[in-house]
Amino acid sequence: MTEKRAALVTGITGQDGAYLADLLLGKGYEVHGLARDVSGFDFGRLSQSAQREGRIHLHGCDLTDYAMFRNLVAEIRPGEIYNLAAQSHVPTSIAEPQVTSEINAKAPIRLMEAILDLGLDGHTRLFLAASSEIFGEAGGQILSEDSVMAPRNPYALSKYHSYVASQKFRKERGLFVVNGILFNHESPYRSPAFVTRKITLAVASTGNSAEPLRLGNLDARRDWGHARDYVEGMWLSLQRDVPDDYVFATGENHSVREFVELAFEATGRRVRWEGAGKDEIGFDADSGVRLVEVDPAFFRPSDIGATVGDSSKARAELNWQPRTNFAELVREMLVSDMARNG
Ligand code: NAP
Ligand code: F7E
Repeated sequence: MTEKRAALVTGITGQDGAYLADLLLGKGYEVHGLARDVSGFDFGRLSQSAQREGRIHLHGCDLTDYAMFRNLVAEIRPGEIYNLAAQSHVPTSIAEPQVTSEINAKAPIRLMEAILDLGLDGHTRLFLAASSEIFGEAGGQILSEDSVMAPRNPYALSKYHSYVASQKFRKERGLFVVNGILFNHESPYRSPAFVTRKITLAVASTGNSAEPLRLGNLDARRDWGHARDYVEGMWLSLQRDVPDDYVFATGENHSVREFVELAFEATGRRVRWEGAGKDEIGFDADSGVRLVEVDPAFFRPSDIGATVGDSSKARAELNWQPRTNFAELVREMLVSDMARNG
């Protein structure tokens, strides 16, 4: 019998952690998952065949506890590590830049050092979850691996830090490390701290008399894909003979306003907008009930206006492509939240 390949996924309790664990189990990996509190891991997020107890080896470990983390890597000797753990919320990074830097920048660097110190560099391949935030404001320009990077908030800076460091580890120390430059990707498992899930949770739970949904910048445009598709890209990127960096994106973007409209449409309501800026209001076109209000508390000091990515390198070299379009994504998230409400 061939020995199972071991994979270690940090951030297993997060959105991508669930999809990736499912994918790896389906491919026959021995899956080890790490997070601060693994008791929060929801097996219900996995496909039925993967839900059997004991199929994932869970390890409670804070990434800032370097000694414990290093010991785990030494013990598991994973062939693949997917470093998904992060403080991933942009506004929180502005309030807590130091914590963000510890987890998003320093921990991946320590992880790369650990792989080398333990002599695992010929054995372990590492995937790092970089972000389209590293490009900063590009004025709607289509972004590829070669685009100018100008991070403009602590989250973006922390991801840029680990991205640049990893290129040194790869070029100068021979480490097999890949950056996935991930554009926004969403799913029913997205945390409600992010705008898409905030919208679908609210739309799924509001009747006509409920409080309006309060949002910030309705004109912000994002290249939104589905997390299920992006974790496939992560896996594909570690199967190549030579490590490299890849943009994962759909190639189209949509506004927060469009997301709201589609979500309400899926429940049979049409939004009529009136006013502008912080005074803009979204009404139910039939009943006149207020559905959406703008709340400046959700505006960001240096928000990025629009992102759109060019994933042609991943498409050509990894044979990767996003399978879920924008309308399907909105619908899947909304239907899932409506089902949760019974
Ligand atoms: P997520 O849902 O926020 O999950 C983050 C994970 O990191 C959670 O499991 C969290 O554990 C864990 N974590 C946070 N701090 C930790 C610490 N100190 N020690 C150990 N674990 C810790 O993120 P995601 O959406 O799945 O994204 C996965 C990765 O892709 C992240 O690195 C993110 O920055 C990056 N990324 C995501 C997107 C996107 O659109 N989703 C786009 C670009 C890049 P708890 O459950 O304890 O909080
Ligand atoms: O904001 C606007 C907000 O918080 C999207 C993370 O996964 O993707 C994600 O970061 C847009 C922004 O995601 C609200 O101003 C309006 O323009 O959903 P978000 P994000 O900041 O793009 C990148 C690639 C990552 O790497 C990150 O980890 O929506 N917006 N109104 C709002 N945003 C929020 N959260 N809440 C609102 O009420």
